[in-house]
Amino acid sequence: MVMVSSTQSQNKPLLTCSKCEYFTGIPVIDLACPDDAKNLIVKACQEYGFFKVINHGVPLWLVSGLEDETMGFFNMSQSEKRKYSPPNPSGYGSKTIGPNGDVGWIEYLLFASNDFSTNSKTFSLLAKKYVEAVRKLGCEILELVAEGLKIQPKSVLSRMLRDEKADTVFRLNHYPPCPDPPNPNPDNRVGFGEHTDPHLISIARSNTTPGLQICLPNGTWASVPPDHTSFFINVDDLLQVMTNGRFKSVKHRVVTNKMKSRVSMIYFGGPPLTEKISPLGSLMEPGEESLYHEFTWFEYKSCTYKTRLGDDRLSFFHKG
Ligand code: GA4
Repeated sequence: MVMVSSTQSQNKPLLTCSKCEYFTGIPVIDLACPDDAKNLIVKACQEYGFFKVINHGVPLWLVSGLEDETMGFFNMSQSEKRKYSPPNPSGYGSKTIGPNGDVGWIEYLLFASNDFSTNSKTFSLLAKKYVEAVRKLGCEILELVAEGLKIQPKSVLSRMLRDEKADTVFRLNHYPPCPDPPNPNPDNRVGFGEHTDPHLISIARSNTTPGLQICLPNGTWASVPPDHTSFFINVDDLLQVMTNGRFKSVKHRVVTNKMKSRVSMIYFGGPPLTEKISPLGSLMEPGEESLYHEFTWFEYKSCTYKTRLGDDRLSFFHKG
């Protein structure tokens, strides 16, 4: 089965996906069977912080329509695309990721509000519909989580994504084919470096080009088999805190591909900025203590933007 051993930080080789085999153990959740799904989702969140959903109800025409429009944007000239930069907080970015010196073999569009304006009206319309559809999917998944954890009310998590002040980011990534670098430094092949996502839940979908890898509990990197018809769900940092560490915020990265370009679309579902984040009372066992100091999403988000991509941001809020 696997893959590339160990993490970048240990300077072990980072192979491109053409040289990796796929990990076959990714949990697959069929949303057409909610009774099974609720327990399988909880298991997947505890074990990997990652799973794939099928029978999700998001129409294929919407997904492929948005992918075509997205490629329409990235196929424009660099000078046209630059008109939409910098990605601060919304806009076009190329090579640099975040404000603190991270780089990758990538160009992207970030949207930090419900305004998806670009050069194309069709893009904006489809993006709005798509984000609405994946937000609903996120709510459905978080309700299954509550049911699987046997906590009440079942909207205890989903209400944060439903809130009109919910703080959402939508990201469209394009990883162009990456020829072998003249200097075979593995860092030159990183599409998007290793990190965890800061929000509650991330919902990702990509074309048929591989590249996404997740870090398994034993520290090895597993290549995720691409599936353009499904969605991949990440447990994010806030959900790890709200479950007092029962769920794992999954470390992941994207490696480049020599031949094919990769496009991905990711919805990051977060709560309103003022939301206080601490473990869910209904989940705590008698006498169980919170592993984390309480913080607001605003505080966590501010901290996130002061860190490098691969930093362990949760450690700043860990007790003891
Ligand atoms: C990782 C998850 C999302 O892509 C993102 C990223 C954000 C950015 O690209 O601006 C960050 C990164 C992400 C975490 C650390 C900081 C901020 C880049 C970076 C180095 C949009 C997000 O919310 O956090």
